[in-house]
Amino acid sequence: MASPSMSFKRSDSIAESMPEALRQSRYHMKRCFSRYVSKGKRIMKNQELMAELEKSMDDKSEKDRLMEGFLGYIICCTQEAVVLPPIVAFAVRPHPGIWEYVKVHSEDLTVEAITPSEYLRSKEIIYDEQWAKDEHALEVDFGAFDLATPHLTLPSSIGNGTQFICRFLSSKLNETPESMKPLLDYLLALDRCGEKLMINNTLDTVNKLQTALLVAEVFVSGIHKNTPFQKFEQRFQEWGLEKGWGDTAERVKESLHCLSEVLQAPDPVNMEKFFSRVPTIFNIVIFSPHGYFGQADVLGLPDTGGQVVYILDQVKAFEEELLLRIKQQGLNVPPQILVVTRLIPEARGTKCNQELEPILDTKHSYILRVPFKRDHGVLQQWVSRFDIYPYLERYAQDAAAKILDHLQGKPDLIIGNYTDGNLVASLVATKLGVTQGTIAHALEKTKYEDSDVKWKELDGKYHFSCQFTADMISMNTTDFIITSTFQEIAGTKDKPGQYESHYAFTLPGLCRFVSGINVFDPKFNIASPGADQSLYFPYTQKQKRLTSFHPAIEELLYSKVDNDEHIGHLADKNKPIIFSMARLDRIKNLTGLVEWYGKNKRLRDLVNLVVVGGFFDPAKSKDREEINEIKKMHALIEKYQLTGQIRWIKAQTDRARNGEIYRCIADTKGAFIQPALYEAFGLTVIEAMNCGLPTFATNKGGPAEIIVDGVSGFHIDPYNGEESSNKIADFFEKCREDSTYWTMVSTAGLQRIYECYTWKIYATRVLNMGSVYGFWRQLNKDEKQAKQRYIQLLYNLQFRNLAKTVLLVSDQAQEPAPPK
Ligand code: UDP
Ligand code: LCN
Repeated sequence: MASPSMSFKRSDSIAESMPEALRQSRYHMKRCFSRYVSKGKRIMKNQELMAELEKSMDDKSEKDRLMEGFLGYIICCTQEAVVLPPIVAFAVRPHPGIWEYVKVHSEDLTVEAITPSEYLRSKEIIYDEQWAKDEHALEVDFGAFDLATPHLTLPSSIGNGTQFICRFLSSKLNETPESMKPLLDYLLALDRCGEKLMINNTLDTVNKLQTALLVAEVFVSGIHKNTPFQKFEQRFQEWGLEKGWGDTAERVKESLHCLSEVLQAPDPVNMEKFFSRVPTIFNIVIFSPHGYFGQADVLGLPDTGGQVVYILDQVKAFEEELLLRIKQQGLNVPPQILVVTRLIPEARGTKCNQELEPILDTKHSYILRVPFKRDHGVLQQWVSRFDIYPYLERYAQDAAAKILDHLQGKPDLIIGNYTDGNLVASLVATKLGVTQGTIAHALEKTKYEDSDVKWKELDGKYHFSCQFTADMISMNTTDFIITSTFQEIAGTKDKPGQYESHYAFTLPGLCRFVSGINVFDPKFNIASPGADQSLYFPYTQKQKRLTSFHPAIEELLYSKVDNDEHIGHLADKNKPIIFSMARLDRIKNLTGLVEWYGKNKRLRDLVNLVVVGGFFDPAKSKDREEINEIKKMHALIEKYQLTGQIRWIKAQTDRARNGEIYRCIADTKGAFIQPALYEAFGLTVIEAMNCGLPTFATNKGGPAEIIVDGVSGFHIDPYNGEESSNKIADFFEKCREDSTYWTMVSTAGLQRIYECYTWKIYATRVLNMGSVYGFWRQLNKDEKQAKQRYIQLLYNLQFRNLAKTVLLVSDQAQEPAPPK
């Protein structure tokens, strides 16, 4: 395979360099292109393009030369091509986030650069020719509004938006003597419940502010560093300075000095430091409408998984960090955090029918539940996240009113989660004029192959037309986007990221997004979550182990009877256990793991298999995918005669006990397996690693970044069960030969977690984002407003109509299913 670093330079466009390369191998390339067009109109993915290229050459040395050369490189980097004989249009991705589109004439090998719009139109011809040729087909170009927004240029900087904005602000505020005025205005506007913070209106010029800072700094330098702010508060007020600078003379001095430096000659480090100290965030609202959102008995239920865990842990981390910051600012106001979710009257034994619930282990954080309402009243039952769209607008209005009431004012920051939460967050943040952040957790478009171009086939079941439109609206409305990994934004060398796949895509017959979201936009920020280390700690910490759970876990894993909670049994208790736990979604591929195990005799001889997920009785589930997976699981156990080697345990909802289960599996010298077809991040992976359990996780998505393959765990290819199950078997064989090997991998996994995945790092980063982007949105007000007008059109004319096509749950019983 060709090396990406070879003769191709960023400065040379592919359209410029390709003709010469084609000329040099004209004979073979003509053969290759005639193979490409031989089957008529179609889309070709990278693997097929490579295979056809190889087949078109019989001479091995010629093949090697070509594959090593520039053409081999281009084909390697081509994600897909549209074949419309005699033309082949290529979507080439030479680097993460960087795309070029070219079309090549298969007969004369002429090359022409094309725009994303032209490329998408050629793709649409395959799916909806009439629409593709309609000059007035709806084409959305959010990039058209980004003229004044600075963009990153290096792929390696993607995801470091806050630092980039601070760098940009530093130079912008330094341009002319008047450039600092927006920062002054921002400080003048700071208040908390009508009480001024940091400075008052007497400091109405930058010069006056600078002088006050100098005087105050000299003063605090002369007093004891521990002197509380209250002791000199009055003095400060005389100089125009209010509360918020710090709790002690030392802290106040640092903050004063930091702002003085920013005003004198701004630099990015001081800029970020200053924004981390400004008292702007006290109240946070976090939206997560879908699923069962609760603190007990909900995990593993359909649509209820990591997002809930993430948010509850996130809230604790935010509250701790806010309390610390507010104290250090010298203020005495409690923070408030509200997680706003859906109230479900038919709560199936959970607390999801309670309006307000305090969040455990916090003092100032609550779950606020607001029901879905339609004209004929409140929706009683759970509704799949795919069918949620018709309820969201009314929900946003009702939620906004409840929030204002509960907080007795506006929040300072609104964070959305997943498509529905992000859309609602955008509606409410726009209405209230509040800084917004979004978190995808997972973007559905990349989970289902070609779900954009094949949206019509899938819409009856998944309503992707609503989902992708809603995603576009919120990604473009939000001030910043939080992601768990780099891959989530811009993928890897070979595979585009989740957000990257929204740069240029089309829903033929509906809408063409010629620039949806650009991964070089500085709104992207990586802040990886952690796992609650009071629950997920190493199996070796004997004194902390929750031994009271051991009898129940022993029963859960090894008892011989089938009951409501488990089926199947483990005949040989001495074998290590390979363990997996997930929602029983198709994409989680638990059934895939059972099949790999069933087929691999060596693995079956070495270890037992325990899987946790779903129910055993399909009649108990309302979720389409879960029902299919339940049936499949039973069929596989039967087909591969797994009795005696597999234990299937139903979804487990007690996180504390789950932590102990991971550790008990570690006691057997087993491993955790995460076999998902695609995993956006993968909290179970870091939970298992936190417990010291060696982990094998999918190489498709976030886990590939969490684990360093062969060091802190292992990557497995979910599409190659034979290779994956052999990799697991090899590990256990090696552990038999070398008793230290298991411990080595376990320890390296723990080390990786402590270095990169903690909630403290997360909370610091996200709260800094809230402050920095809060200022940035004001500076960038005009452009933001113009874009918002455009987004409003898309919402009103497109999203609303699409949402109307989704059948309401109350109507579903009476009406036939929508066409598939
Ligand atoms: N989980 C659980 N019981 C189950 C299945 C999952 O407690 O039966 C928890 C699991 O421990 C993890 C979360 O749900 O905390 C799943 O998060 P992950 O990121 O792995 O996947 P998601 O469900 O969000 O796609
Ligand atoms: C959703 C997912 O699918 C997981 O990959 C994540 O770990 C989880 O949310 C938390 O972000």
